[in-house]
Amino acid sequence: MKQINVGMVGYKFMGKAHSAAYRAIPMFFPQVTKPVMKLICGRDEAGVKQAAEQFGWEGYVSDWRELLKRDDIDLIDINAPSNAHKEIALAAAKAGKHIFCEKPLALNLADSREMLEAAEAAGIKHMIGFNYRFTPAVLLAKKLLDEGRLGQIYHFRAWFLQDWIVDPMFPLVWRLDKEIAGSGSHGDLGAHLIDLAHFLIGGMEEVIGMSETFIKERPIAESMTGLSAKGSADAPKGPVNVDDATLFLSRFTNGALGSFEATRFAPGHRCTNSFEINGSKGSVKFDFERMNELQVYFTDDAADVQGFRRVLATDPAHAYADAWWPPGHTIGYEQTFIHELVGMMECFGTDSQPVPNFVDGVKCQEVLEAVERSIDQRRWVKISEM
Ligand code: 4PW
Repeated sequence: MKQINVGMVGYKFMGKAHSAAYRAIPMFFPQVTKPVMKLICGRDEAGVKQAAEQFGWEGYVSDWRELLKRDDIDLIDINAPSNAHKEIALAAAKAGKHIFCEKPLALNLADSREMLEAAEAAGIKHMIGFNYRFTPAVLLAKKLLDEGRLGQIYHFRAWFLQDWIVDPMFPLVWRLDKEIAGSGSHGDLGAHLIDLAHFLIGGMEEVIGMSETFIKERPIAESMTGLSAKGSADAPKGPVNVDDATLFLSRFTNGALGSFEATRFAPGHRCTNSFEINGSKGSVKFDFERMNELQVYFTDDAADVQGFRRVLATDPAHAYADAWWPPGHTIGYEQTFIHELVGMMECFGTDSQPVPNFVDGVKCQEVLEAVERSIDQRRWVKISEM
């Protein structure tokens, strides 16, 4: 297919990231279906008008239902807060529109299953925004695993550390409200780790977790803000009803052991989305703050040069490298969104579904909810129970 017309819901952090990706695709990936930036939607008319002009959308609307009525919109991109995902996705599927949805897929497992069923019944293409999978260094780790170069896998150790709410005066933004976000660090950051675990290692058998809310009340936010907000000392306070940090252990189906830590209370860590994998033939280490690099160790290296080597994943041997710059000319956060949306664009005009899609979203939600159940019931929970 030559082009796909996009209608996008949301225009803040993810809206900007997706817009930048749609703009870049025709320039850097001219071989795939071209996304046409038709309409952007947001509830605040002045805000969305400004975003439409700034990001390069042809027009804007302030009610997402308008997008579904339009015959010239093919794909609905949902990056509004998590509590809006289900209603929009169900209506979009019913209207026969393809869907890209940000993570986590929904507020809970039952809702995410309903979304998957609706998408499958409608026969549309669906994708979920687990963007970190599309980092070339992560794809190098995946290649080494698939080729058996790390041998039998023993450990997957992952941590996503941030620090943007350490200050008790940071306000009660939507990401700290269970009704809107579903959960705190667990669904926001842990969801990415769980998806990476599924992508790299495979399914899980059982999990056990613990979580904490360190700051129980915060000043009520004056408006719907993102990660950088300032609370006012005179603002009334409200309760924080999501986790500040969630940790859990898992046993993978292939026998590997997993450990996971998601927190917004790690001063100095802005976006430390990291994992380490240990296998019988070697190990790899990744840290998103150094996203172009993969640390690689092979047990069969000569004894006198054994050690982790830093591989810069920007050479022609690495994923997506040919679309970008000469070797060593690194890429950034925005490329993860460009690559994932290229994945979606590649599927139009073919029989295939993009990956990761709502199936992966549901699998992630099963683990999220199993961990929550294990915390409530203080026991190991099998994924098959969910
Ligand atoms: O998934 C996103 C993360 O990559 C989160 O929603 C926010 O941005 C917070 O950390 C990053």
